[in-house]
Amino acid sequence: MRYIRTNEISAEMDGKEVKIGGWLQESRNLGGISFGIIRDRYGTVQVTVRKKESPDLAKIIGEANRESVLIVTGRVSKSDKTPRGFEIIPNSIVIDSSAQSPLPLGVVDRVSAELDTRLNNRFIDLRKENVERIFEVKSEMLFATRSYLRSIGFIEVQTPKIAAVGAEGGATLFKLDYFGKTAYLAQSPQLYKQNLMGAGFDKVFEIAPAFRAEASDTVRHLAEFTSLDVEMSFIESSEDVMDVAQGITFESMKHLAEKCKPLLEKCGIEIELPKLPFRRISYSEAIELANSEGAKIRSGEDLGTEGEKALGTAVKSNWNEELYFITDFPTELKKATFYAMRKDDNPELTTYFDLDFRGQEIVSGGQREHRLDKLLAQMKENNLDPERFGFYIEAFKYGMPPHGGFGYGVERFVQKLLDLTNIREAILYPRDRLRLMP
Ligand code: AMO
Repeated sequence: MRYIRTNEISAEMDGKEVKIGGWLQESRNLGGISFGIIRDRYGTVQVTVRKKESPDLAKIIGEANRESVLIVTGRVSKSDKTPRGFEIIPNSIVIDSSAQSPLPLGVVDRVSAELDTRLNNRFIDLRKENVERIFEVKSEMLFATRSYLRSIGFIEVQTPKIAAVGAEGGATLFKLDYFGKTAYLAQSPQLYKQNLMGAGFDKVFEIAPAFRAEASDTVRHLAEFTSLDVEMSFIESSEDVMDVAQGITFESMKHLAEKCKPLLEKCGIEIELPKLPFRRISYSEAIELANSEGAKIRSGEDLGTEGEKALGTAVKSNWNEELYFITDFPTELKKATFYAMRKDDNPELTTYFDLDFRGQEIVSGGQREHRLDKLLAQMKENNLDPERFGFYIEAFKYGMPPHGGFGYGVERFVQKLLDLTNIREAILYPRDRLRLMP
């Protein structure tokens, strides 16, 4: 007999025989009756055993440890006394995989455990409904993103995650031994996605891990995160690129709000669709706004975590908006981003932007410098040897279109959307300075 999931059973199936598998969430003994609550990803069902009729089954349910995997075959029976309006009267219960006791972590406990304890026992933590659904939201977000990007002509690509050079500065590179040579884990597909513009793949995206040796412990940094990267050619300005970052965000939220109502109800959140287009705030305005909320950022300084938060508060109180672009980043601040295009009419400013969500950067990108002489000059400013970037530089010598793109932090988006305190909650098995297991 085939298994069915708990959500596929209803009171209308009264009398029908079913087979379910799941975890024993709890069991109770009430005089002549034993109950077991069996849980799978979709919910729970109650299995009811009358001791007189089935003393052996009552014994199994009574003795099984919580969180053991049980396989139950039985009859669906209408019942007013159960939350779902039916129960299962079993004719067979097998403890397929017994759980040890005590559990390292409770699944339905009211008091929540420390994040570290939860992450150390992630496979049990993920059994909790409120934890599992974070990953359903993430999956839906990526589904909507893929559908949207494909609908506007993008193709999905995969680029190497083991690379000879990094694009985002040396400080956060993970070094590894590659058959006796030095290699690095990719911080970003930056060089490859630009190379593909030279290859004529005019609209590409990639959803893949990116690695950063982040030495500090923060609630918004991971050593391995999911980077949603976009690159596109023949753009007029970075506005064309910003439209796509906005589109991904809007379409993901729309998909969740319109197509995933039961999921959002389970998450206890409501999604109010953001106004289009997202507000554009220049970097210098952003500083003023952040300072109006008590930040003390001097002109030319990085906004930083606190500045971003203050800006989020200012935007919310002034316009009741939560998603906004910061544009016109000063060249001085983006100097290390050697591939960023500066404004031709004002080289003190770049074409670079961030997209912030509720006071936190979630996207960063802009138009790239595709003119070889200017690119080489910017590399020189950063003391980078173009020889080391062989394939990357070569592509600029043989026909490179104007192009731009961005990196979108998937966990950062999920964190903000679901109001999670720590980004580690938005990734199954977080990697950080101290965590390599599980
Ligand atoms: P950047 O380094 O700003 O840009 O990264 C792009 C986006 O990725 C997310 N992000 C992170 N998320 C979690 N943990 C981290 N340690 C982390 N680092 C970055 C953020 C950020 O906005 N090559 C450029 C992108 C481009 O220009 O196309 C880049 O990597 O949400």
